[in-house]
Amino acid sequence: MKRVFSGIQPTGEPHLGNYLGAFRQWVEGQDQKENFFCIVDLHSLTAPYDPEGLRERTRKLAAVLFAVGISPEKSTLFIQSHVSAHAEACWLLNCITPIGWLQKMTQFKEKFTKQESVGMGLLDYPVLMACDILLYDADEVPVGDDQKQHVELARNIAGRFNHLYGDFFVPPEPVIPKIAARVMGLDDPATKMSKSAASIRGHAIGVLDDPKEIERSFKRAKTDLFNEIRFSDDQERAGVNNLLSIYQAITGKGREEVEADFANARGYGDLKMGVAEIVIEALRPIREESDKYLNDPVALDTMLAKGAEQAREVAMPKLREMQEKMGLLVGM
Ligand code: AQP
Repeated sequence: MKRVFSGIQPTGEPHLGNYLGAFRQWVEGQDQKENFFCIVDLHSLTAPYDPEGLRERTRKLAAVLFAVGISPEKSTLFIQSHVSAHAEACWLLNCITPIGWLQKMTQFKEKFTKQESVGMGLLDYPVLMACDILLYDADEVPVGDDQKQHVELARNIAGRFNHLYGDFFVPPEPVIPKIAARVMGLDDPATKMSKSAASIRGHAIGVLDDPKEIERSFKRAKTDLFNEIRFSDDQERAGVNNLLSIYQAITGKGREEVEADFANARGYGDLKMGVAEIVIEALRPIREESDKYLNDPVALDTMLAKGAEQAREVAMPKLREMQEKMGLLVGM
């Protein structure tokens, strides 16, 4: 059975991009594969944050993931910092990863210019991500388009380790959804919908937003002056393309069928309301189910503790083997 690893940072409110680009794939693959899903709280320390808010966001994200359909019977869902092997392995892989590989990462270059003060963690982010994946011998990593480069780097780091110390790590493959691999911001269809920008009015649709908020955000969505509802790669029509892609990802319809659904629309107002409607219906059960977990934090923490225990059973022996291969005196 193939093994899957994927993660998400508790950096803000989970949004429609996370749902379509990641969560849905995670849930759909649960029966065919062995799954490890991780709330990567250590990664989230690489951007400015407030400690109390982080704890709250971590629990909320766990509640959303269980509500979306991650089943503790089928998958292991855990919090990264609860499994110390991740941070320990990161030091080991840091020592074999050329710094030039990290400086080339697009996400590092983008975030580097936006942050006032940049910590080492931001540069090191993909090495920690490589550890997340490699400790579990994951064959597949379902991610949105933006994380593809990091998974490819994890492959390269695995290859370098195997070359230096003998065959040991499984080179992982990124698995990118065919539709909605990159949901764009509603306010600016040139940038991807992102948690850290989610506080910007009208940028993102939060998975837990109520129907009125969802409607308001779609009403404000940026479109164009062409007044033509069709898919297009033209950058000037990116807003309408984004709305249609969201509709397509949720309904599972083909492009022609989607365009036909809006053939009688009177304008972009109808398109926006049509998309809002199906998004509201898709997210409604998640919002209702999340409340159940959020209202019982003890039960939620117990589920997460069980997940961490299962993850440790896999990650700790792998770390020990890694240490041995690298010549450390293990088990004293
Ligand atoms: N806009 C998006 N469209 C499709 N997929 C997306 N993902 C993120 N944004 C989109 C996918 O969601 C998973 C979890 O993402 P992450 O928390 O690891 O970090 P990220 O990719 O950096 O996501 P954000 O929301 O933009 O967070 P911030 O603002 O904190 O950086 C990943 O599989 C990702 O591909």
